[in-house]
Amino acid sequence: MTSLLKDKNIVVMGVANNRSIAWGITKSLYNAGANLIFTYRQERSKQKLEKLLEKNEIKPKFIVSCDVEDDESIEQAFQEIGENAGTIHGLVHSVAFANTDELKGDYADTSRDGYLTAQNISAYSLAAVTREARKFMTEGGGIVTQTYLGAERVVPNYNVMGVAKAALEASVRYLAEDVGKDGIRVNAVSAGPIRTLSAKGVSGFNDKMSVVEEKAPLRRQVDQDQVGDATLFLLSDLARGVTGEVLHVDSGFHIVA
Ligand code: NDP
Ligand code: N5H
Repeated sequence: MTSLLKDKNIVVMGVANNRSIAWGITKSLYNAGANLIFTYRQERSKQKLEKLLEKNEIKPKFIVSCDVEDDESIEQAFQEIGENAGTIHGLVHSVAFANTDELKGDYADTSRDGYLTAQNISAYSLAAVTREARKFMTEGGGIVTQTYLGAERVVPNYNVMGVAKAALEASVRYLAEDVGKDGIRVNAVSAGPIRTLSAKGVSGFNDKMSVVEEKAPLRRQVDQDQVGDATLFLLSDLARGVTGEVLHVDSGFHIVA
């Protein structure tokens, strides 16, 4: 337990189940004293989240539905969060989506619709939620999103999501400039492969996991708790001089040729 985020109101988007990266983040933030507000898309995710919170004796401040494909849903969610919490001090964006059939084969075969869906949910959404959250971040604070190495390098099968993550990382920099004047920092964590609901069933995932164990300087896989602690750091005052940054939490995999 620390008090790095004592009395801070933090919004967490993207818990689908106990394997979600956002759940690892939830545990780190809770142990640092944060008051937590959650958003979900599917009713099934809400039910899983409620059970997890109960089991772990975490009392949420507020849980609200938010589909990041829909501007009205985002506006309404943050309006309710603002009314309920008053001030927001932090936001965790841990959502992404691409159609499974576009996460294999040639990137050149990506459909226009598939491209727009991936960009819409996985990249544009960060700008949209930053715009709404900022209205209530009157004391400054931090925003952290989740990205992957496929934004920087060609990783087979990541395809349309790699291009969306490249847009997401560029958005982190542009948004950092926008909201820096309000004392708000925007950063990303670039995690190594972690077995989650999203990762399940996509081709090539297992190979990516094992190559980290083989080649990364730390010779071990990354887990949700490591990403949780790095996200906690970025949201906390310890990172008060850090913005527009992409922090790799990947056992050092990205430095190896
Ligand atoms: P999860 O499947 O646990 O989480 C994905 C989340 O995205 C779900 O909670 C889902 O909500 C949410 N989501 C999808 N579409 C929407 C939408 N339109 N509106 C609101 N929420 C939506 O997977 P992860 O924890 O793995 O993914 C979290 C983030 O981490 C993603 O950005 C992913 O790209 C990134 N990442 C993951 C890595 C990994 O190896 N797992 C590695 C590096 C980065 P719902 O189920 O309710 O629809
Ligand atoms: C190189 C790889 C492996 C291949 C690519 C995987 C890309 C995954 C990202 C997206 C988010 C996965 C996705 O959208 C899956 C959906 O089509 C189907 N799943 C769902 O709808 C479930 C039910 C819901 C909960 O999922 C979502 N997203 O809503 C990359 C891997 C080594 C690392 C990785 C897995 C990165 C990443 O960004 O997640």
